[in-house]
Amino acid sequence: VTKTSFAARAETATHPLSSYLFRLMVLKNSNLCLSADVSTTNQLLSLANAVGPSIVVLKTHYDLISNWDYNPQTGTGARLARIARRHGFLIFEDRKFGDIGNTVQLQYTEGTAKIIEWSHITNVNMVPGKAAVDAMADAAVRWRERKRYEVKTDISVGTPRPESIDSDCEDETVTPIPEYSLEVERNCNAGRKASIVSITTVSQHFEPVNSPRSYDNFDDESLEGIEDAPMERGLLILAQMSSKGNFMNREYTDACVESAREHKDYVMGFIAQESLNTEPDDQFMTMTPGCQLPPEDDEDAVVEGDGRGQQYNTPTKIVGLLGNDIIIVGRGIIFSADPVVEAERYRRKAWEAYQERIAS
Ligand code: UP6
Repeated sequence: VTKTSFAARAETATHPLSSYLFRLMVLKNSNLCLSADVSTTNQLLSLANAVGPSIVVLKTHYDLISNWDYNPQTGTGARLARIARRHGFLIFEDRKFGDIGNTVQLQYTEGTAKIIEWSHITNVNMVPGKAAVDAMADAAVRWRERKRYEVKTDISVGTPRPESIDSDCEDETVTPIPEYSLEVERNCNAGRKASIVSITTVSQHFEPVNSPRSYDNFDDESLEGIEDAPMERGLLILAQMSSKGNFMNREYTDACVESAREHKDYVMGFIAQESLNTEPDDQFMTMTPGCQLPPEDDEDAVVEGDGRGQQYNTPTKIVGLLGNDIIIVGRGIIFSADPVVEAERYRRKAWEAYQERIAS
């Protein structure tokens, strides 16, 4: 169990998106991922908007949404990406890709949802073998190159560059989707280098968020120096599962770690139940589903599972004892009377567990 702080890990992380995520975690005092398992676009977007201040990652199952809009510019993915940018969190499509390399690559980049376009992070079930990871890594490199090209042409040819955008903003982090350019402009005018300033500044331009801004020590000053998410894509390898009787044995998990080490510039870490960093060079993060708290008025109660194979642990055990970095919570938050308040409770518990871990 590592006692290294997230701030220190942000400095040493090899993956730009991991480094960014660690910085977000420090900034928001949060190691909470919401699993937004809802069934309509409206529910998804309003939940994302409401809980946005408490989380650093929002996990989706786009195929649970009955009216997902596939339009790349104005559809659900693009709208979610805007909310993510506004509140400062990353999107993680929990697609659990699992097929031969060629198919996985096409499912990732083409087809209906074009996941790579709107989701910073996705994951892969490595049962079909390492080739799936190789193929996705390859797709991510090509996507990134294409994006750089699109960004360039968007600024110089596509949309005329408004006078007010200063040179600080003319970099690869500008999002090429035309719908975004207004927001980019606003970020640039409002905050220059601090474009996660979008957390405060930009959010004021949109509908009010119902939740109080309750990150500990939150103030505008602490946002200085944080930029938009890098134009990179990241992968989590499904190395262990939370469900009862799953078949992910040690041999499988070890192969996942091996594959991650082969793709350090693409694999951010694992979905797992324990930290899998065993060698000094390992910089992977672990995100852990199967997390629920007992009700607030009965803190000694034990929530074991959902009766359908899911097994739960508390944030304290997941982060403090098992050394995982981010808790993933779905129904524990979504099905509560007030998801905004409940998300804060999970955020606080998981953050306290992290603080105790690094202090112990
Ligand atoms: N998930 C797990 N366990 C895993 C991997 N993924 O539960 O090992 C996903 C589920 C669901 C979420 O697909 O979206 O995490 C957990 O939801 P819950 O908190 O409502 O149980």
